[in-house]
Amino acid sequence: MSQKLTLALSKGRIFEETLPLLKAAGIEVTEDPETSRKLILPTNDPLVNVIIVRASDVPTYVQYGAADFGVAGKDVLLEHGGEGLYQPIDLEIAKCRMSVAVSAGFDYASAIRQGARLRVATKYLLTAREHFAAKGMHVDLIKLYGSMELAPLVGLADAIVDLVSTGGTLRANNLVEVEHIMDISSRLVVNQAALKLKRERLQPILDAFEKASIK
Ligand code: PRT
Ligand code: MG
Repeated sequence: MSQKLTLALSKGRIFEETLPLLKAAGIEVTEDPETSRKLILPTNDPLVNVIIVRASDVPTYVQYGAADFGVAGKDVLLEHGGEGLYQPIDLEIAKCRMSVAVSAGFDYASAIRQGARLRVATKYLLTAREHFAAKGMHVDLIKLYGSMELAPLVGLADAIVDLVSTGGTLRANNLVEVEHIMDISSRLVVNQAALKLKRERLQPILDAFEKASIK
């Protein structure tokens, strides 16, 4: 097997926050995904390429070996399930939290007390289902692919489960956080076969990432 390595990243915060870790491993991406239309980006190392995919597709590319390794949020990994993936390092990047939020005027606590069956909109069906089941709450989950913050404003849902970092999006839409479900950060994920077959090439990169991500 060739020792060429493919790293799967998503555009935006994950790409930006992975760059310093790559640099620590001596790898520099030589094209900017925000301006380039290329989906396969070269690096200063002819044996390392970066592919740009949707954040939620990173685990899939790595699971099937189309990428040897990648960086994905814990939110994405929980929904994917993590099959075929080795998850050696929490990179402590792209940090945020997963929360339940409602419209400022909605009395979430009393709705729960009264045993109301709430409608909850989210992209994170598995994580949300687990969270409400653990609380013994019956909810109807509505799957959305984005802009969850809109759902309570237009009567699609009573509550949302979404990611929050500064809280600015919630505030701008008159929503309030009522439950903190978990802290989220991004993890390095490695294809299990690649880890065995390309260990010599991968291990120094994993070591450099680990060292650089210790705060
Ligand atoms: O955008 P796209 O639909 O293509 O995919 P994506 O939203 O999954 O990708 P991206 O790049 O936005 O997020 C990639 C990863 O970054 C996520 O899987 C998370 O692990 C992590 N991350 C960290 C975040 C945030 N912070 C974050 N704030 N992902 C999304 N957000 C969104 C959030 O959903 C909400 O709409 O930002 C908004 C809230 O931000 P504040 O600062 O207003 O609170
Ligand atoms: Mg996004």
